[in-house]
Amino acid sequence: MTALSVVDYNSHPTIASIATPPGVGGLSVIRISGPKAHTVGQSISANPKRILKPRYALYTPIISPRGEEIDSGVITYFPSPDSYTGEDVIEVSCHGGNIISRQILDACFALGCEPAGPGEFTKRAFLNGKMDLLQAEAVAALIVANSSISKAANYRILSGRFSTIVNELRSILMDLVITLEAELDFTEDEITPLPTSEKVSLVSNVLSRVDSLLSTYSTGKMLTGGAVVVFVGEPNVGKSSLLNSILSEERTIVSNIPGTTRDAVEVPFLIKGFPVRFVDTAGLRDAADAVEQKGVHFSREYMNKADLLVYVSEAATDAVAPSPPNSDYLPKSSSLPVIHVLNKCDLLTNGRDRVAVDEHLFTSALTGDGITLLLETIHTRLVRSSVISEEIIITSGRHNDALRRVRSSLEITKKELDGGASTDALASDLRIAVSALDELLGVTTADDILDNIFSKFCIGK
Ligand SMILES: Nc1nc2c(ncn2[C@@H]2O[C@H](COP(=O)(O)OP(=O)(O)OP(=O)(O)O)[C@@H](O)[C@H]2O)c(=O)[nH]1
Ligand SMILES: [Mg+2]
Repeated sequence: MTALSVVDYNSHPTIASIATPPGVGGLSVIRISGPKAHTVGQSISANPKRILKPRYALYTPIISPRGEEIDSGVITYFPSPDSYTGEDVIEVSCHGGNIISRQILDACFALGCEPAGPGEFTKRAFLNGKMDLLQAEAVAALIVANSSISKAANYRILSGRFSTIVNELRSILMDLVITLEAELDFTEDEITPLPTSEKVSLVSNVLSRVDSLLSTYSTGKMLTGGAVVVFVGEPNVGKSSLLNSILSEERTIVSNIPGTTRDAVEVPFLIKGFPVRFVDTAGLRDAADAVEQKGVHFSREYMNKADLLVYVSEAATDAVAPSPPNSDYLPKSSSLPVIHVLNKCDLLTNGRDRVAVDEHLFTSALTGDGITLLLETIHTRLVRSSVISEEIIITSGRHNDALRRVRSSLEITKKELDGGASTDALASDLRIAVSALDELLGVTTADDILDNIFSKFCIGK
């Protein structure tokens, strides 16, 4: 287990890596952290005085240990503890591209730095108490955010607002544990016990705040990877055409031959800033040929991992009246939300036909009719609007698991209070809730969990 405490960073190797993504760009940044950072920064600077003032941008030629000039750039020194990692940190901004930054990094290695592992700068920041685990995880989520909603949700966590809530809940529960333990140690003559009704009200209050956090997860978990929205239906109903119409491009092959789509085609998209992954699938039927069978198998697999199904049928086969939708291929008992779409509504002869089938959206991939409404309906079915305006949205399975554990021990505690359980039992169940909150913050977290969290970061962060 790792307890959050100031780590003796002098015993750590000094790490270096390129913090900017590879490729051609205006600037690259090399980051160095650890006890040798200052010396390395001085050694690669050809500035005659080589004095690195704290947080001062020194424009200087940058040299290799053999004295060859690599580039000219800016070196900034952030002395411990006022740096990202809490250690001495040097940042070198140089011209972009792959070669210059690599040569500077090689110079750092030649001067005794070691390559930084994924997330190692942030891990050191966490271990040195610069941020808690919730904030450290938010750094990784912020970098990979591909929607403004996801970015905003993770930025709020990084700025410490989730941690503040968790700390508040922890302190309410811890105060109650201390009260209960005092009641165990002293007689009623020595202290006045807290009335049971007040204990119940404290626990209920925390429980309802935990519940409201947990209620955001169904939406929040879709923010990271995008909600999986799968277009399914029988062959030739216009699934691929609908997707192309939404994207305004010919992304998937369309033809009048049933069984055109074989592979599932996945396309990222934003609806009102909310990330989705649209999946076009092979038409569902008892296919004769082996390749199509495989495609139908993929369609079913995608149906199992979907957050929402768009079940497409044809509005008209005879160009006169809408066909009743055929949902034979839908899973019979599933809580998965489904939007039923009747496509090819341009083939219907008059508007009256459209009201003939309830609860279905009419679309025409050909004319674009109904596409905006379809997107709005997808958004409404996926996103509870109240969640998006919540202060904190739970986006991580780890946070969800820990909060569920808090909830279950508080529910037990409440029942115990109602049933007059011993003070001992109450205190011990509350302690379980407190330790789940500690895990969230990373106050006590098993090393393998930490390794797992930071291994998902990119190098240089
Ligand atoms: N009139 C009309 N024709 C459409 C519409 N949507 C698709 N089609 C036509 O219907 C045929 C089948 O379209 P696709 O998009 O390939 O159908 P699909 O459901 O993807 O079919 P499979 O890939 O075989 O499962 C093509 O000839 C399209 O041009 C529509 O809204 N109106
Ligand atoms: Mg298709």
